[in-house]
Amino acid sequence: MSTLQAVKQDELEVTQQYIDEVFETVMRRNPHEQEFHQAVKEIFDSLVPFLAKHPVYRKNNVLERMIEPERMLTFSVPWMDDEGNVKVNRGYRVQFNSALGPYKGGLRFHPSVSASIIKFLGFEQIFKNSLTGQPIGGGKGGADFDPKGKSDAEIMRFTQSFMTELSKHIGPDTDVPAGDIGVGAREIGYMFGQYKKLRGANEAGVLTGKGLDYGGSLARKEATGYGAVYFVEEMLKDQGLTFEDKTVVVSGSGNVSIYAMEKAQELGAIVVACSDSSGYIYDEKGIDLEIVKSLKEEQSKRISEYLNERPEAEFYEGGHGIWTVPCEIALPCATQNELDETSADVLISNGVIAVGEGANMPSTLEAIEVFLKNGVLFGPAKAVNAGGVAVSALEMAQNSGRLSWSFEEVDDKLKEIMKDIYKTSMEASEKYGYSGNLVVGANIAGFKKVADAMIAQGVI
Ligand code: NDP
Ligand code: 2IT
Repeated sequence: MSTLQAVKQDELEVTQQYIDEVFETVMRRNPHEQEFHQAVKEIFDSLVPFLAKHPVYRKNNVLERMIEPERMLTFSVPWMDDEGNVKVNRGYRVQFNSALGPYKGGLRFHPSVSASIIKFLGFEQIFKNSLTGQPIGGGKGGADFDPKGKSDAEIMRFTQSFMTELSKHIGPDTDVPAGDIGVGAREIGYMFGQYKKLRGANEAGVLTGKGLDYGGSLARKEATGYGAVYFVEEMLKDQGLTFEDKTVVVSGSGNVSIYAMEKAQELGAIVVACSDSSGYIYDEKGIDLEIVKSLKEEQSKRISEYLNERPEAEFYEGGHGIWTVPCEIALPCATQNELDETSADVLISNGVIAVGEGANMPSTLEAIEVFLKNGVLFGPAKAVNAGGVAVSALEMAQNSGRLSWSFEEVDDKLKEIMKDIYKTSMEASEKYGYSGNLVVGANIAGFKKVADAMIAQGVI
């Protein structure tokens, strides 16, 4: 073995040992937080070749600093339902890393929300936000509140109570929340109203995803779904392929899913299935998106009701079933761990070419491994779904400059950002010996910028 190889081998071993030790710390300090462990593990596994080549990061103990949130807030959210019963939920905000800019990330209202869910999302957000090239740090928040079946008045009282506490910790230059599962334009509107009233000032840049009449950006609603499709378009282009005439399956039927379907259809794909938490619909001729939009954006109805308008379509109950529908492109756009190893095997045996993660961490670690081993084009969440937060940063820029860009202007910038994330991730994968592995590439590219900024700002 040459001296160079020996040194390299040495570095790899020392680096692996360092990573294992920091991962032990994560497990010890955050017991029972399975989702957080999973998100950390995915990133750590990718960083071995990079950290081995650049000992400066180990010397500065960047990993151990990064896995500890700068601040983790939990708070009670008391509210009253329409019958006069007093309820209380738990609210969270993790302000994970501010090396690149103000904390930035969405709020999730869902009964499954826990410290582990918020921390996994906040941790992912650090690297995703870095990939966008925009000056934003990583944060996330939410509550274990279930918006399903609540009246509009109940939603308003809950979100106002949530913001009464959150307002003490956020601001256009400190921490800028937005939407996520269960939080859309309506909730952002109520929260913005409450923040404004408490502050006595109209600080437009404190929240993104606002309505267009009071500081929102055109194309923010569409950004995550469109951005995901732009990213997958780049993956396909490198293989001489396009969306034209491809059969596509998109899980979920919320904000990300709807606009991923819209853009895929615009590019000539046939989207045959989508879902919600109760099951999935299959429409061989292609999903009629106007029906889905009306059911989900206007009426908060179940996806099964699609069949009332399209009786020739089919509805199947259950969570994972959607991945049994044969397709060439799969876009998981619902929630974490919705696509496991078994589903990955089925997708492959049905001939899937590309998978793009619109949701955050939708594939289990085992599923990702199956896709990579079988040569499926795989776009990881923190790269694929970064278009939403990227346009949030463009909304912040417009708010600071008191500007309103046109839909086309924002959409063009989004396209460029998604192309750039693809290129940067591909280049990083090639440079560190994992050519074409976008999981490794996106993790290294996202990590490098944050780590360099942390080192430049000293031990603080
Ligand atoms: P929405 O609330 O608009 O939609 C969520 C969709 O996923 C619904 O169809 C919902 O079904 C389904 N879903 C939610 N939880 C579950 C579950 N436990 N099991 C099965 N289905 C579920 O959220 P978004 O579209 O905004 O978010 C979807 C994903 O995309 C999330 O992972 C989010 O973190 C991620 N994301 C969102 C961004 C954004 O800008 N909004 C940006 C980047 C990522 P049901 O209505 O039945 O609950
Ligand atoms: O996961 C995400 O990137 C989001 N939910 C969007 C965050 C944002 O600040 O727009």
